[in-house]
Amino acid sequence: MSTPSSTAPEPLDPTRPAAVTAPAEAAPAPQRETAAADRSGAGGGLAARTNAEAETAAGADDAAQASGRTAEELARAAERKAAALLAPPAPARLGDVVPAPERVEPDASGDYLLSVDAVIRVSADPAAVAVAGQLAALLRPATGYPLPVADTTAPVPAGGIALVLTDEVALGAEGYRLDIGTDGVRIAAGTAAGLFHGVQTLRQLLPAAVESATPVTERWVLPGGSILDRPRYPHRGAMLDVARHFFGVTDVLRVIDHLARYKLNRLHLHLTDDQGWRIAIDSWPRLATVGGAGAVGDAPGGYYTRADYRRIMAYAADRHITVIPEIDLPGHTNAALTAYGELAPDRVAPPPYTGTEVGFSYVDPASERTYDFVADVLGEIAALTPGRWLHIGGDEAFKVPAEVYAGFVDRTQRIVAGLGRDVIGWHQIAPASHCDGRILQWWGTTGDDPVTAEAVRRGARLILSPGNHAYLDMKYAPDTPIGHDWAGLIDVRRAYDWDPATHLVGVPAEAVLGVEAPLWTESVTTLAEIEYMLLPRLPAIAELGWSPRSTHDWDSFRRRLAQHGPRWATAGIAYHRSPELPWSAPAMPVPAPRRPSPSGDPLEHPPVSPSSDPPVRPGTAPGQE
Ligand code: TNX
Repeated sequence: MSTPSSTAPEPLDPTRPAAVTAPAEAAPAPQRETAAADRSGAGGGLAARTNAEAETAAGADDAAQASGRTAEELARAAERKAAALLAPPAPARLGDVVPAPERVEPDASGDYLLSVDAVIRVSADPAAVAVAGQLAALLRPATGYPLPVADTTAPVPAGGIALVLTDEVALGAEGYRLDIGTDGVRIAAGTAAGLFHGVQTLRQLLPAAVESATPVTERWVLPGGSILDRPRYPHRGAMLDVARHFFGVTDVLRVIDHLARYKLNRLHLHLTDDQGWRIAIDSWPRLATVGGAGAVGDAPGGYYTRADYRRIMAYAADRHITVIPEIDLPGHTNAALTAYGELAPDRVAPPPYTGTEVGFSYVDPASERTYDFVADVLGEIAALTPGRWLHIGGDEAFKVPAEVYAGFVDRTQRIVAGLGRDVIGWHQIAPASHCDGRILQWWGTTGDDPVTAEAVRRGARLILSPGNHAYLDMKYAPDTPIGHDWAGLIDVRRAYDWDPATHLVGVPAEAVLGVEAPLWTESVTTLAEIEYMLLPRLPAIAELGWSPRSTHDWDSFRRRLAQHGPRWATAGIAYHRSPELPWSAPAMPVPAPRRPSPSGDPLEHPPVSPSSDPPVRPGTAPGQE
């Protein structure tokens, strides 16, 4: 990065108390406590229970009189109870995974105990070997075991974990099979991505203490049985807005880790907006140096150098995640215009913008210079981006007349096609012409839009990010300290309870490529705040994207998801302790409430009830919603 990273930006409101400590600075104490507390029968838990048993014994005579049982009988019962509490913890249930696996066949007699001399064996394929290395790196810190990685053909003792590439076509591009028995664990997949997803499942089946960064005394037991698992949709993503507030490379890498845990495979980076341009473009250098200088509320700006951006691409690719860069056009371009006034309709560079209004800026669609700019920028981004998609934004260009707008999008789509990439745009690009591979990203709140349905009939496919279910910048509840509510409040249940296949009227299930959860960052200023908004809702969107509809069950989901609280706490990840989930671990600190934002912020409205119809966003033009 060339300008300060935002890992510790100034709070937007200087009177606001500091937000939750960023995980890098998170005190280790709660992590250790959580790990200990979560191991039934160990550490503090043991002490507490022993005291409880002592109390039971002391009161035994009274109780004996009351129950009619002898004191000796009660003492023996208390002893049995104590023994049960001291017994090793039962392993997780095989199906206790988020997102829910397609098929689960538990085998109570097949629990596997990872031992200090276990070896990880892997097919001799560089991508598979890399996954084995990732598995070892996941397990070594908490277990303290050496876990060497060996070729499947190497003569090593049985009883370890094998990662095997197979030609089982049924597993598809991302599926895996996990078999756990007393004498070993095997993950089989057709691809390294499938092995990687299998590793994420295995990680969740180990005790929560596996998230500890330092060795923990634990019985590392995996529940016996088999899982067959494949994703429902090929596109399972999250979006991070690095334009409203800038987040440095290490923050983005950490978000990628969160995606990987939940088998998400796309990170959409919203790289440009009115408040900041966040990617260096060699042919238009002032975009980043001038356009990247600011952020909402005068927070520090910043941008990614080409090396930074490549680092993000590589880190994501190692986790089988494709990055989709977005250059938002023709609107949301004030930052670009501050750097190059020649792109503005009046050829005058506007001042930097640090507010949160939308829809006022646009590059001149009537100027040839604008198309030079679009071609240069998208050309450089395409050259840096290994993935197949370029996102051209297209939202909220309120000041551009409809026909001119459609012409601009047509031409920009042709530029993307000329670069050999497939175009994605917010669903406002629907009226433009069809082109091969065209994808619309739905962010409306109504579930019904004839213009989008018509574009689908002409061949477009859809990513679903309904504002009233998947927008993770919406508040959880009226008292959520950060976030908006223009699309309603989104608690975990609201994030979970919808079906991508039937969500949009007039759009057949086959046109849906998947789901994506956007996190806009007008009010989100730190990594901890990002995590607080993502967790626990991101796993809800991940489950919609991955799991077969037949597994969809709120009660099951909330129970499985609550088990992740101790995992996040142990890993030092901030999250919202949503009252809807049956948490068992101690709370993490949450971002401190802010004072109400200054009046005039178009994104701040009185809270609406989650059950009422969400209001249409103010300033949304007809046909743009
Ligand atoms: C709408 S969704 C926007 C963003 C805002 C967001 C805030 C979309 C394509 N545009 O510019 O950041 O609402 O929730």
